[in-house]
Amino acid sequence: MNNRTFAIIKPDAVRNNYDGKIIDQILRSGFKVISAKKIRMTKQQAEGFYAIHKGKPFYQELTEFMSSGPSWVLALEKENAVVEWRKTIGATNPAEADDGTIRKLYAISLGENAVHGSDSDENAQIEIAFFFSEAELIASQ
Ligand code: IDP
Ligand code: MG
Repeated sequence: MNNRTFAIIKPDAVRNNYDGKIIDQILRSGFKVISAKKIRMTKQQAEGFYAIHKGKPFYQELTEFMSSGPSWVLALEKENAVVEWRKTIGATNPAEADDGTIRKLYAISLGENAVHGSDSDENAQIEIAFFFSEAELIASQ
């Protein structure tokens, strides 16, 4: 399973019409899209997805933001996908993200930071299953 990760193109990036550019960067960076869909996350879904951050000062703001408009959820495939995708998106705070990373290029702020990436293989599996059924996960070859 360590060739899969989970990504979200967050509402700020969709609102600013960066989703096409971000999908292009995903593909140019060598990821295959196993499955993708545009959704409008409910507040309840956002709370469930980010349950690990429950109790933190930014939890309310984060779950409101994530349910504030359309986003894309994507299951991605590449060798060492979790680490490779975290490298492609850059640091959580765009002010600290390396040049050329998605967050450096397209994020607005620490909270509205354009994209999500799983932080471990275990969480990638959980997060993919949170949004996709088995039938939606198409083998890319
Ligand atoms: P990550 O997305 O880089 O894995 P996490 O620490 O897991 O970063 O935080 C999840 C998300 O919560 C971040 O991507 C960002 O949108 C938001 N967030 C994290 N820390 C803060 C904060 O201090 N203020 C506001 N939002 C935050
Ligand atoms: Mg995280």
